[in-house]
Amino acid sequence: MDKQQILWEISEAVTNFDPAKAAELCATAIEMGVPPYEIIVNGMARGMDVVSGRYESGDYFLSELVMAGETMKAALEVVEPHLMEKGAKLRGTVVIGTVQGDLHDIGKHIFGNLLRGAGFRVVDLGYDVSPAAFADAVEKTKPNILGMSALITTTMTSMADTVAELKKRGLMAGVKVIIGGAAVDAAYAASIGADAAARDAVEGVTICKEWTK
Ligand code: B12
Repeated sequence: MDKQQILWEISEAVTNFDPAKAAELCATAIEMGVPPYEIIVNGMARGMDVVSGRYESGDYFLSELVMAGETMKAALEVVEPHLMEKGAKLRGTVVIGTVQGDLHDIGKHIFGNLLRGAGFRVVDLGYDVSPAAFADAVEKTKPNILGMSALITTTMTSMADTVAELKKRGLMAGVKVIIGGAAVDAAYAASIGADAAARDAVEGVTICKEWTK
């Protein structure tokens, strides 16, 4: 089996909601030397997009989104231990979380693990994190960077509220803010006063490295 074939099969295992098969194929891909991040983005995440399209067209319902999420998590467990970069130096602290009202945490989880792999200390606040909780964590841990994730268009506004809360408490000067997740883009980041938006977790880590050079 070649690389393209196994990535396609991993995506199929996600679309077929088969966690055991997805995990087994991921282990094989790792053995074959396929880079872990490619397994996530060109394998699993492609499968998630297929499921998403079927959900949008009304062929799938919430239960299918749940099953796809569970399958992706099982596959991630196999791949994540391999995300560590060789010889990474300690770069600083990043507080991360998914915004209030939003339960989507798979992408944020990947971002966090890539950050750890690159040598950052990560404080993960989980999901459904209120602006006050983000600001409390920034006050307490004094991170170099705050990373927020939002996947739903109705929850992304909570990012603006969080930036406003940081400004109100005088915390914006000491921290860079990066946002990510399917709902957001660079224009939105600029409009709310965040420092950057990332298309994906790898770009996000590259930006964080740049900020902590
Ligand atoms: C799995 C899933 C779920 C699971 C989530 C499980 C979990 N624990 O996360 C469950 C079933 C809970 C769910 C629920 C719902 N979902 Co949903 N879900 C999805 C789905 C299919 C995949 C999301 C995912 O994990 N993708 C894979 C990861 C790896 O990708 P990612 O999150 O984009 O993250 C990458 C980057 O964006 C980046 N990244 C992410 N965060 C951050 C943060 C920073 C700082 C950085 C730098 C980078 C970064 O890194 C990742 C890797 O590169 C998406 C469709 C899609 N294609 O996105 C819909 C989707 C997001 N869901 C949607 C909806 C509507 C819902 C519900 C409202 C459904 C309902 N009727 O109840 C609920 C909302 C619940 C809530 N309050 O949050 C819609 C949102 C539509 C919109 N325009 O707002 C989508 C787009 C589906 C659709 N096409 O309609 N969902």
